[in-house]
Amino acid sequence: MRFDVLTLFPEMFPGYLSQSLLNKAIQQGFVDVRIHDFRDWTKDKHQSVDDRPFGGGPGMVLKVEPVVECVEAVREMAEPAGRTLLLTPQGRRLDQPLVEQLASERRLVMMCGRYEGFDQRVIDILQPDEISIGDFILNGGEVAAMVLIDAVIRLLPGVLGDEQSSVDDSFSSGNRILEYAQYTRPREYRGREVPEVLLSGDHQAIARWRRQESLEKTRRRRADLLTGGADDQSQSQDE
Ligand code: JDH
Repeated sequence: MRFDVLTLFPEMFPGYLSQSLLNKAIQQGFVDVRIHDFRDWTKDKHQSVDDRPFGGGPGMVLKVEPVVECVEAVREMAEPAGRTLLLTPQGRRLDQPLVEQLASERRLVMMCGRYEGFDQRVIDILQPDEISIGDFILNGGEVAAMVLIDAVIRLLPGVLGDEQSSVDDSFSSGNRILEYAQYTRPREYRGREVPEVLLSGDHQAIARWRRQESLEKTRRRRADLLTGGADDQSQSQDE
């Protein structure tokens, strides 16, 4: 799968991309991530990518020409042109079903804004799918793009070390329940002991305990998952 990321801050990506799992997938050719700088598509002497908003108001807006020309050029760089995504607080909320849908694409072109966002004509002309990673305000789209890439690539065959772990994730479509508590050695630390049942060797009892743990935790923290509410967290009481 190929990702093209368009940004004013290309230097934010190499650290993330060199992380072992992703780097391995890139080396093996499962994933290809290309970073592009909007500024390379400016034509004026000062390479300006932003300007003051018409009508007044705070902050700066990303200019239409360099952004449209950058996206059009990047779309032409490979086949297929793929889906164009724009990370924005006003977008459709990212969730696991949407991640699964995006993971089935061959190519994603991702636009990262800064400041107060893009000139509206960018959106009217390019018609990107607008996506938000959550109801909070970031300083720009770059971290959101990394979140999206991170969520998508772990679903790609061959990318995750253990094929199973992404399948039975608590948020994959069929299975919306939180994880049970896990323990490893030592058996006791600062007076806290590992639950006896996990040391019993009784696999049926262990499975029962884990199922119970998961249900209890889900009911306490995310009752909305059990009642089937899409993303309503209003019922959660503690933690
Ligand atoms: C892209 C710029 C910062 C956005 C307008 C909003 C007053 C001001 N889940 C997500 N959260 N944030 C982003 C995201 C943020 C971005 C950009 C993505 C580009 N910014 C920015 C909007 C405003 N402002 C708050 N109101 C109270 C108006 C700054 C994101 C994603 N994906």
